[in-house]
Amino acid sequence: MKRLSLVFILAVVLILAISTQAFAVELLTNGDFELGNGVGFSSEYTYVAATGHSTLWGEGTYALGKDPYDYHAHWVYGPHGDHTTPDDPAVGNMMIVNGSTTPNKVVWTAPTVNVLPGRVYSFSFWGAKSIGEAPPTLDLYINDVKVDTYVADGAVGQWVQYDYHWTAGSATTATLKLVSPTLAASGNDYCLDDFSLDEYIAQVTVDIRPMSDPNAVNNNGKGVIPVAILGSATFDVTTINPATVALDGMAVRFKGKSMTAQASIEDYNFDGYDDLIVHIEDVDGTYLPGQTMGTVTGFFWAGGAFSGTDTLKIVPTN
Ligand SMILES: [Ca+2]
Ligand SMILES: [Ca+2]
Ligand SMILES: [Ca+2]
Ligand SMILES: [Ca+2]
Repeated sequence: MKRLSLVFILAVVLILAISTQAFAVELLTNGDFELGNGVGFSSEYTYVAATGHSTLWGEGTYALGKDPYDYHAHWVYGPHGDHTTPDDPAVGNMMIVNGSTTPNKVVWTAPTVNVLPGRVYSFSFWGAKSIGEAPPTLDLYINDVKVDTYVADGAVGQWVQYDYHWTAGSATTATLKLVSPTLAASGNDYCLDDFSLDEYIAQVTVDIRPMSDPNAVNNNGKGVIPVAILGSATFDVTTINPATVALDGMAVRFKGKSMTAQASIEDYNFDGYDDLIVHIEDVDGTYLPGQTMGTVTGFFWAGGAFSGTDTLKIVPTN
């Protein structure tokens, strides 16, 4: 019975550890608008295909193009183009918008994506206003809940990045929408580009074999490999769930009847900040001879993943 539960816990930890390896997968399609209109996004605004200095004169319209001035004579954008490839005149679309005067119209939305419960996701895009009047604001809704507001507070034509971290909680899908509460007709004109949604992996500082360098690992399936995750003035290591820490898929050693993770909180490097030391169960054959980098992964108690790397020196065992 005890053995079964150990196997079960290890299996869960291994699955969690392996699944953190596949991070930074882009969940949106056509975030840079290079594939044209209606691919990977939709809008309740009216799409305008034709260029001309008055084609985006009407409020609540948008185009995909390289320069706002091509669509509206009052929009001075400067010498550069979209955010993705600003210096290449041959390519480069952005979403060029004349803000709507009608409330609650969706400027941009993407097809619903699948997410993993408890994980943290990073949603970002770049925005620039096309004229100084009535700087636009955009409310971000995720699953019909307003979670944040973007304000285009740069200079005219200056790209400003927006980045929001969202914790999925129990959600298994996410539907993102941008809705502008700015209803001015004069002004409220802007460009959007390079939308992105991917899992947010917090980067942590790790020390494989604390206080030892090189970090020799003989990876023969015997014993444990100690790993430290370093705390700092801005990072409290007690936010980490020690049972979820893994080194390239190798799990923490569990001990005792309660099957607690073999881990301790101590300031091992005497810098005044507590560190988390975990003992990783060595699994034979995890590393190839000559491998020089190890990756530590895990999860926070509050949800969300982290990752950190350190050098390795694989010691031959025969
Ligand atoms: Ca673009
Ligand atoms: Ca306008
Ligand atoms: Ca070390
Ligand atoms: Ca420390």
